[in-house]
Amino acid sequence: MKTLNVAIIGTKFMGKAHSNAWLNSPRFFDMGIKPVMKLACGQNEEELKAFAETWGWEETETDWKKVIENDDIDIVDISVPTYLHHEMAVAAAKAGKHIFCEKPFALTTAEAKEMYEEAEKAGIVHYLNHNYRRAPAVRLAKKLIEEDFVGRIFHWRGAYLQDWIVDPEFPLTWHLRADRAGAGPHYDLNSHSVDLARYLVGEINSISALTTTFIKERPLPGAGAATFSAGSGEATEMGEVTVDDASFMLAEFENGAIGSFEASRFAPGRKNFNYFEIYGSKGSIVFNLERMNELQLFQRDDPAFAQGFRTILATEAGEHDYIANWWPPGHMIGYEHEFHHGVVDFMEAIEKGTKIEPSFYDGLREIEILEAGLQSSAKGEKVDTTPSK
Ligand code: SOE
Repeated sequence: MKTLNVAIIGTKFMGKAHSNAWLNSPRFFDMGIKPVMKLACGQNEEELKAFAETWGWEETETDWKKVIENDDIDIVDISVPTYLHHEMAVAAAKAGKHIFCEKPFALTTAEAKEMYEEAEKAGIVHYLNHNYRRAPAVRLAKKLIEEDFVGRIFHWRGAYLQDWIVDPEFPLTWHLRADRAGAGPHYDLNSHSVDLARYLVGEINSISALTTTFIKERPLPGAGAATFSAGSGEATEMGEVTVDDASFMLAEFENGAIGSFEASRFAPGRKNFNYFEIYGSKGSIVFNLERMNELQLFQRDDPAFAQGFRTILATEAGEHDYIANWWPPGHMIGYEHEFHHGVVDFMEAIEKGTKIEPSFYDGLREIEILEAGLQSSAKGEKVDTTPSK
C-alpha cells in the first residue's frame, strides 16, 4: 500500500483532535494512501514525548523549521495558534509539502494572500480544516439545497455562541490577544459560520459589523491556562484584552440573499452552540451542532395540514455521507468524526491529484470577509467584499 509521511506541529486541543483522526481514519475508511504518523513537533520536550507516545507519532522535534526541512515528510499538519500559520504554511508550501491547516486561516488578508499564492504556485494540496463542513447533517443540508428543496435562498441566520470567558477572572490566553488570534470570536467562531455560509448559500459581497469587548483587562495566564480552561496559576498582573468578546455581522450574498452572523463567548449556557437557519422560497433548513446528527427541514409544498419542521436523522449508510464507514443507523457520531472526514478527503485529493475544499482560497476569502468586518465595526460603515477576479 502506498504511504505518505505526516508531521504535525502542535500538541494541544487541535493537535489531539488531528492526531486522533490521522490514527483512526485508516482503521475505518479504505484509504488509497495510508498516512504514516512520522513526526510530532511541540515546544515543551517532556509534553511532546508524552503526546507522541499517546498518539503513536514515531519521532519528535522541537524546532518546526527542521520539520519543514525534513525530506522524509510529505504532509505538514499545522495545528498551532493562528499567528504561526502564515510563516509555517509559506515555508511548507515552498518545500513542496501538502498542507492540512487549522482555522482561522491567518491574522490578515496580506498573510492569507501569500499563503494561498505560495500553495498554488507549489502545486500542493492545501486544505483549511473547517471541520463542520464534514458533519453528515451539514452535507445533507448542501444536498437538499442542490436538489432544490429550499428553492431561492432569502436568508442565512448563523450563531456561534460559547461561554468560557464570562468570568472576568478567566486569564488572558492567546485567544484574547490580537497579535496571536487576529480577533476574538469574530475570527475564531465567525470563521466557521462564514465558511458554512459560503459553502451553503454562496459568496459574500458586503459586510456590516459591530464588535465589542466587555472585559477590557484580565489576569495574565498561569500554569495550565488554555482554551476552555482557566488553569491553576495565581496571576497578580493584569493584561489588556485586545480582541472583541462578541461580534454581530450583516452580509449581502452575491445571489441576493442576506444574512446575519452572531459570535460570542459571553452567552451563558451556550457551550459550543454552532447554529444556522436557511430560509428559501420552497423551504427551510435548521442545524444545531449540539444535536449534530440531526437536520430540521420544512417544506412549503407539504399538505398544509401536515406542515411543520421534520427532523431527519442523518445516520443512514449510503444516504448520508461518511456514515457507511462508522456505525449502524442511529448509533450517532460526534465532533471528532468530522476531523476524520477531513483527513480521508484530504488524502483522497492527494491520491487523485484533485483539490479539496475548503482550500487556502476559501481561507483567503474568510479573512478578507472577517477583516472587512473589523473595518466596518471601526468605521461604522458597510464594507464591500466582492472577490477580485
Ligand atoms: C474555541 O472557541 C474553539 O475551540 C474553536 O477554536 C474551534 O474552532 C471550535 O470548533 C470550538 O471552539
